[in-house]
Amino acid sequence: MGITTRRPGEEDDAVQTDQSGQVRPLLTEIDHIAIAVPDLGEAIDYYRETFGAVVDHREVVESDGVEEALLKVAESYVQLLTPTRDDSTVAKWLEKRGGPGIHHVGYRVADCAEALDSVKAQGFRVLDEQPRPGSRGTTVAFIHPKDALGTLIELVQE
Ligand code: V0V
Ligand code: CO
Repeated sequence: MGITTRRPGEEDDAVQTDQSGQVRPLLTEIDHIAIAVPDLGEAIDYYRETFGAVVDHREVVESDGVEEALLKVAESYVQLLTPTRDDSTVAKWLEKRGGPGIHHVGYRVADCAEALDSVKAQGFRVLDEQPRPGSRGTTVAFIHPKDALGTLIELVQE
Protein backbone atom coordinates (compact mmCIF):
# COMPACT_ATOMS: atom_id res chain seq x y z
CA MET A 1 0.00 0.00 0.00
CA GLY A 2 0.78 3.70 0.18
CA ILE A 3 3.93 4.00 2.26
CA THR A 4 7.31 3.35 0.66
CA THR A 5 10.84 4.11 1.75
CA ARG A 6 13.71 4.99 -0.54
CA ARG A 7 17.44 4.70 -0.14
CA PRO A 8 19.54 7.84 -0.67
CA GLY A 9 20.16 8.47 -4.33
CA GLU A 10 17.28 6.26 -5.44
CA GLU A 11 14.96 7.59 -8.18
CA ASP A 12 11.97 9.46 -6.80
CA ASP A 13 9.15 10.22 -9.27
CA ALA A 14 7.37 12.59 -6.86
CA VAL A 15 10.23 15.03 -6.45
CA GLN A 16 10.09 17.75 -9.11
CA THR A 17 13.06 20.05 -9.49
CA ASP A 18 13.35 23.39 -11.28
CA GLN A 19 16.08 24.33 -13.75
CA SER A 20 18.59 25.07 -10.99
CA GLY A 21 17.93 21.68 -9.35
CA GLN A 22 15.92 23.14 -6.45
CA VAL A 23 13.15 20.86 -5.17
CA ARG A 24 9.70 22.15 -6.20
CA PRO A 25 6.95 20.70 -4.00
CA LEU A 26 3.73 19.79 -5.82
CA LEU A 27 1.51 21.13 -3.02
CA THR A 28 1.80 24.91 -2.82
CA GLU A 29 -0.86 25.90 -0.25
CA ILE A 30 -3.87 24.56 1.60
CA ASP A 31 -6.80 25.56 -0.60
CA HIS A 32 -9.59 24.36 1.68
CA ILE A 33 -10.61 22.17 4.58
CA ALA A 34 -14.00 20.65 3.78
CA ILE A 35 -16.45 20.05 6.60
CA ALA A 36 -19.54 18.02 5.74
CA VAL A 37 -22.68 19.08 7.58
CA PRO A 38 -26.35 18.04 7.49
CA ASP A 39 -27.60 21.66 7.61
CA LEU A 40 -25.66 24.35 5.71
CA GLY A 41 -27.54 27.29 7.22
CA GLU A 42 -26.83 26.13 10.78
CA ALA A 43 -23.15 25.59 9.96
CA ILE A 44 -22.82 29.09 8.45
CA ASP A 45 -24.53 30.56 11.55
CA TYR A 46 -22.13 28.68 13.81
CA TYR A 47 -19.04 30.07 12.05
CA ARG A 48 -20.50 33.60 11.93
CA GLU A 49 -21.66 33.70 15.55
CA THR A 50 -18.60 31.98 17.00
CA PHE A 51 -15.78 33.37 14.85
CA GLY A 52 -17.30 36.25 12.88
CA ALA A 53 -16.63 34.36 9.64
CA VAL A 54 -18.59 35.45 6.58
CA VAL A 55 -19.50 33.57 3.42
CA ASP A 56 -17.25 34.47 0.50
CA HIS A 57 -18.86 32.22 -2.12
CA ARG A 58 -21.80 29.81 -2.45
CA GLU A 59 -22.28 27.23 -5.15
CA VAL A 60 -24.16 24.04 -5.98
CA VAL A 61 -21.83 21.48 -7.59
CA GLU A 62 -24.32 19.21 -9.36
CA SER A 63 -21.70 16.64 -10.44
CA ASP A 64 -20.87 15.88 -6.79
CA GLY A 65 -24.39 16.34 -5.38
CA VAL A 66 -23.25 19.04 -2.94
CA GLU A 67 -23.87 22.64 -2.02
CA GLU A 68 -20.96 24.58 -0.55
CA ALA A 69 -20.41 27.76 1.40
CA LEU A 70 -16.80 28.99 1.35
CA LEU A 71 -15.50 31.03 4.28
CA LYS A 72 -12.18 32.72 3.63
CA VAL A 73 -9.42 32.36 6.23
CA ALA A 74 -6.28 34.21 5.07
CA GLU A 75 -5.45 32.64 1.68
CA SER A 76 -7.44 29.43 2.34
CA TYR A 77 -11.09 28.48 2.72
CA VAL A 78 -13.28 26.51 5.05
CA GLN A 79 -15.61 24.64 2.69
CA LEU A 80 -18.90 23.86 4.43
CA LEU A 81 -20.52 21.09 2.38
CA THR A 82 -23.98 19.60 2.43
CA PRO A 83 -25.55 16.96 0.17
CA THR A 84 -28.18 18.06 -2.35
CA ARG A 85 -29.48 14.55 -3.00
CA ASP A 86 -29.76 11.21 -1.20
CA ASP A 87 -27.32 9.40 -3.51
CA SER A 88 -24.54 11.97 -2.97
CA THR A 89 -21.35 10.44 -1.53
CA VAL A 90 -21.47 13.17 1.13
CA ALA A 91 -24.97 12.00 2.19
CA LYS A 92 -23.59 8.46 2.52
CA TRP A 93 -20.57 9.75 4.50
CA LEU A 94 -22.75 11.75 6.94
CA GLU A 95 -25.06 8.78 7.42
CA LYS A 96 -22.15 6.42 8.13
CA ARG A 97 -20.40 8.87 10.46
CA GLY A 98 -23.60 9.95 12.21
CA GLY A 99 -22.86 13.69 12.11
CA PRO A 100 -20.68 16.52 10.77
CA GLY A 101 -16.90 16.37 10.48
CA ILE A 102 -13.85 16.90 8.27
CA HIS A 103 -14.56 15.28 4.89
CA HIS A 104 -11.48 16.17 2.82
CA VAL A 105 -8.50 18.46 2.44
CA GLY A 106 -7.98 20.48 -0.75
CA TYR A 107 -4.33 21.22 -1.54
CA ARG A 108 -3.47 23.89 -4.08
CA VAL A 109 -1.21 22.80 -6.95
CA ALA A 110 0.26 24.76 -9.85
CA ASP A 111 -0.82 22.16 -12.41
CA CYS A 112 -3.53 19.63 -11.54
CA ALA A 113 -2.77 17.31 -14.47
CA GLU A 114 0.92 17.18 -13.57
CA ALA A 115 0.21 16.46 -9.88
CA LEU A 116 -2.40 13.83 -10.76
CA ASP A 117 -0.03 12.11 -13.20
CA SER A 118 2.65 12.02 -10.52
CA VAL A 119 0.28 10.37 -8.02
CA LYS A 120 -0.89 7.86 -10.64
CA ALA A 121 2.69 7.07 -11.72
CA GLN A 122 3.41 6.02 -8.14
CA GLY A 123 0.54 3.54 -8.33
CA PHE A 124 -1.87 5.28 -5.96
CA ARG A 125 -5.60 5.02 -6.69
CA VAL A 126 -7.29 8.19 -7.85
CA LEU A 127 -10.99 9.00 -8.12
CA ASP A 128 -10.62 11.17 -11.21
CA GLU A 129 -8.57 9.84 -14.12
CA GLN A 130 -8.46 13.36 -15.56
CA PRO A 131 -8.69 16.81 -13.93
CA ARG A 132 -12.26 18.13 -13.92
CA PRO A 133 -14.13 21.31 -12.94
CA GLY A 134 -14.42 22.09 -9.21
CA SER A 135 -16.23 24.99 -7.59
CA ARG A 136 -15.47 28.70 -8.26
CA GLY A 137 -13.91 27.85 -11.62
CA THR A 138 -11.11 25.64 -10.27
CA THR A 139 -9.76 22.45 -11.83
CA VAL A 140 -9.66 19.51 -9.41
CA ALA A 141 -8.92 15.79 -8.98
CA PHE A 142 -9.47 13.52 -5.97
CA ILE A 143 -7.09 10.87 -4.58
CA HIS A 144 -8.54 7.77 -2.86
CA PRO A 145 -8.41 8.07 0.96
CA LYS A 146 -7.28 4.46 1.25
CA ASP A 147 -4.07 5.42 -0.60
CA ALA A 148 -3.62 8.75 1.21
CA LEU A 149 -3.23 8.04 4.94
CA GLY A 150 -7.01 7.80 5.40
CA THR A 151 -7.60 11.36 4.19
CA LEU A 152 -9.59 12.14 1.05
CA ILE A 153 -7.30 14.55 -0.84
CA GLU A 154 -8.42 17.01 -3.52
CA LEU A 155 -5.80 18.59 -5.78
CA VAL A 156 -6.94 22.13 -6.64
CA GLN A 157 -5.64 24.32 -9.45
CA GLU A 158 -6.95 27.89 -9.40
C1 V0V B 1 -15.07 7.30 2.44
N1 V0V B 1 -14.00 6.88 3.13
C2 V0V B 1 -13.33 7.96 3.55
C3 V0V B 1 -14.05 9.08 3.07
N2 V0V B 1 -15.13 8.63 2.39
N3 V0V B 1 -12.19 8.09 4.25
C4 V0V B 1 -11.77 9.34 4.51
N4 V0V B 1 -12.43 10.45 4.11
C5 V0V B 1 -13.56 10.37 3.39
N5 V0V B 1 -14.20 11.45 3.00
C6 V0V B 1 -13.62 5.49 3.40
C7 V0V B 1 -14.78 4.72 4.00
O1 V0V B 1 -14.80 4.87 5.40
C8 V0V B 1 -14.49 3.32 3.55
O2 V0V B 1 -13.53 2.76 4.40
C9 V0V B 1 -13.87 3.51 2.18
O3 V0V B 1 -13.34 4.84 2.17
C10 V0V B 1 -14.88 3.36 1.04
O4 V0V B 1 -15.92 4.26 1.31
P1 V0V B 1 -17.46 4.01 1.04
O5 V0V B 1 -18.24 4.35 2.26
O6 V0V B 1 -17.67 2.67 0.42
O7 V0V B 1 -17.81 5.18 0.05
P2 V0V B 1 -17.66 5.26 -1.50
O8 V0V B 1 -16.62 4.32 -2.00
O9 V0V B 1 -18.99 5.18 -2.12
O10 V0V B 1 -17.10 6.76 -1.67
C11 V0V B 1 -15.93 7.22 -1.08
C12 V0V B 1 -15.15 8.06 -2.09
C13 V0V B 1 -16.12 9.12 -2.65
C14 V0V B 1 -13.97 8.69 -1.36
C15 V0V B 1 -14.63 7.13 -3.21
O11 V0V B 1 -16.57 9.96 -1.60
C16 V0V B 1 -15.55 9.96 -3.75
O12 V0V B 1 -15.44 9.54 -4.91
N6 V0V B 1 -15.17 11.22 -3.43
C17 V0V B 1 -14.65 12.20 -4.41
C18 V0V B 1 -15.66 13.26 -4.76
C19 V0V B 1 -16.19 14.00 -3.55
O13 V0V B 1 -15.88 13.74 -2.41
N7 V0V B 1 -17.08 15.02 -3.83
C20 V0V B 1 -17.67 15.85 -2.79
C21 V0V B 1 -16.91 17.13 -2.62
P3 V0V B 1 -13.79 1.37 5.17
O14 V0V B 1 -15.02 1.60 5.97
O15 V0V B 1 -13.97 0.38 4.05
O16 V0V B 1 -12.55 1.16 5.97
S1 V0V B 1 -16.94 18.12 -4.09
C22 V0V B 1 -15.77 19.37 -3.82
O17 V0V B 1 -15.17 19.39 -2.69
C23 V0V B 1 -15.55 20.25 -4.83
C24 V0V B 1 -16.27 20.17 -6.13
C25 V0V B 1 -14.57 21.36 -4.67
O18 V0V B 1 -13.97 21.52 -3.62
O19 V0V B 1 -14.38 22.14 -5.67
CO1 CO C 1 -13.51 20.33 -1.94
